[in-house]
Amino acid sequence: MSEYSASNIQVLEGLEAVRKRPGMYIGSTGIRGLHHMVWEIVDNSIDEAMAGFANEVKITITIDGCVIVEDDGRGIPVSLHPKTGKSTVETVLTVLHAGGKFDSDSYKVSGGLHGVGASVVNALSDELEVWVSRDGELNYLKFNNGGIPNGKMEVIGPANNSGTKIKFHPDYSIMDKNEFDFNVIADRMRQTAYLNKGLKLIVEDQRINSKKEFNFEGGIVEYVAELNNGKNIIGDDIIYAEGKIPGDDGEIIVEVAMQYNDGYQSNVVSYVNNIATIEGGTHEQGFQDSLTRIFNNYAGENKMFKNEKEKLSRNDVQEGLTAIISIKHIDPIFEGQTKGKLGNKDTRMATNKVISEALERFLMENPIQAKNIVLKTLLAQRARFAAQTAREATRRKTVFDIGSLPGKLSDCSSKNAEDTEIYIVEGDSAGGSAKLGRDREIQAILPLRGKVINSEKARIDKVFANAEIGAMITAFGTGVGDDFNINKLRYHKIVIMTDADVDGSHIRTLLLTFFYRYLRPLVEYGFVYIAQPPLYKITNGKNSEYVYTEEEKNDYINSLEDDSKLQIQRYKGLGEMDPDQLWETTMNPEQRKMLQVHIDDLASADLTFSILMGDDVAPRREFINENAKYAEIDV
Ligand code: 28F
Repeated sequence: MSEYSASNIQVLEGLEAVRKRPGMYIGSTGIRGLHHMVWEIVDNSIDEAMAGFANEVKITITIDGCVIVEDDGRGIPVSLHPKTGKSTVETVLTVLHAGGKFDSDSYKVSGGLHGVGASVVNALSDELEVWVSRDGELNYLKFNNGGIPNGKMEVIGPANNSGTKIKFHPDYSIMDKNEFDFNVIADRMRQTAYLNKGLKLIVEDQRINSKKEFNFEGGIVEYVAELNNGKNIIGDDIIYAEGKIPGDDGEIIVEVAMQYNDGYQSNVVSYVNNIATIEGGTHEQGFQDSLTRIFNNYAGENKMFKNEKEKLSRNDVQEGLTAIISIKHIDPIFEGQTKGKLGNKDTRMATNKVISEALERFLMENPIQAKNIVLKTLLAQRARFAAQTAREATRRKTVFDIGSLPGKLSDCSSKNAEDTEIYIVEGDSAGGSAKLGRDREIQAILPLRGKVINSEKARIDKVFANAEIGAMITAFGTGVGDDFNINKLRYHKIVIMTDADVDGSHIRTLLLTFFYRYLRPLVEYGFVYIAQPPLYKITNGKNSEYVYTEEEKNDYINSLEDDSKLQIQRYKGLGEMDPDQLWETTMNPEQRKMLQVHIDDLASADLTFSILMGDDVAPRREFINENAKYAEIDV
């Protein structure tokens, strides 16, 4: 054991803090936290690419469950660090937040608020190796047991190019035993490739011998084309704007790509330094300011308004709009509930200017497309007025006016939203079992009789006029759209409890789409859950067991010595279960398993929802299995 100097001890204490409270650094020790470890390392490579020194990043999942990330950047400096007398590599990998913003003229994904740095990954790995190719030499260092260096960094051979490679194995004495998910990593790398045109990202999974490469010369223009894939677009071209505007801390780089489709949803996704800002912020505001002003001017000049006083609203000009706003900012300020909102004041005008100039030019040069686009926004305006009336119908007079609650709601007696739950149940038979089996103090039941409308495809006034939708909005109490107020929510758990068959998953998808489209804060606050009823009841002689997945069923059967008296009952619908079985297996807070629904990334969530709403069933089933697998389990 080499002599530990003061800085060593301080380093170890830092990494020890991470091992004690990993959730503070990577969010959770669940599967999302596991993937955060990958993002932390990858973000350093992306920073190197954004600085203009790396063109290719490769991620490999190895058979023994390690992840390797390598880039062809300059290679982390190996010279001894002035402050600690250690190699910069060792500092970046052992000192918390060491890889952060050193120079104030680079756009960093890592190291800032969103990046906790590679040292956190080291702390949560039982083994981590780093190779740095630089100045013709290949340098190597290995760490074990949460970041303890195994000797000093040393040259192990020549190097004919430059770059950094890091291989790590999570410490499963701290992380929950989950496996890396190839699709999750590939989806994220696809998005990153769109945001960094010309950057090549390769993801390889050696466990299943699968490999994907992403490299989009068209950048976010190709991203918009992908998001609009399969939709009827309005006009032919994707409108693209880019510009550099002086900001408070240096130049702000603005890039926007946008295109309308004939749908009713708006899918505007914004990023700052490649970080998704799911709560929007000043860049989105500037974008909306510009669109609203320019389309109102255009409609006015071309006498397209029925009634001059009725201007197009922000929402009108975003109906059917797919847009990616990607800005680079030296010193981004993140605000909001999940730090997903950009606060920099200088960015609103910067974004507005860049888009206004490009949009005005586009409308001038493409009169046919201009007319069709503005006509669409006028149609949206008309639907908005129609929806206003439909919405009145769903707005409850007062919270205490029980009479206005939908007839089929069996409410719970507690009025304390933090403690109460509402089960959205498919059909009356399941509704009946749920009503009888539930805890009436805290559990309300809302059976859905008819089909929930497909809110991806239907126009807003049709959505609110749908009886099932109206019943939910009324029962939740929050209002909807402009009236939405999260503080009026009457239950802090909204549990989707549908059958475990294809119909059930379709209804669940329709509900998730509706929540995502019209009641998004419910998902962002983590109020939406998916109940997990058992798939089978296995009886072997006198004892019986409920199992929730095929895997559990097989494991249980294999574990039996004597399976002579084995009986297996498959639960097709919740209605087949008698009330106390449903309570025991699915509703009792003490022993149920529920999936909490997260929105990890709106763009891919949006793309996913359009896959789910598409006609082809295969991607839908894959998504449900995918989502069910890696959503956090809430016991
Ligand atoms: C597999 C993960 O971590 N790549 C990285 C670099 C390059 C530099 C750097 C990183 C500046 C002084 C803090 C090289 N030459 N891939 C990676 N590539 N960090 S991380 O510098 C570290 C910061 O210490 C780099 C000149 N300037 C910067």
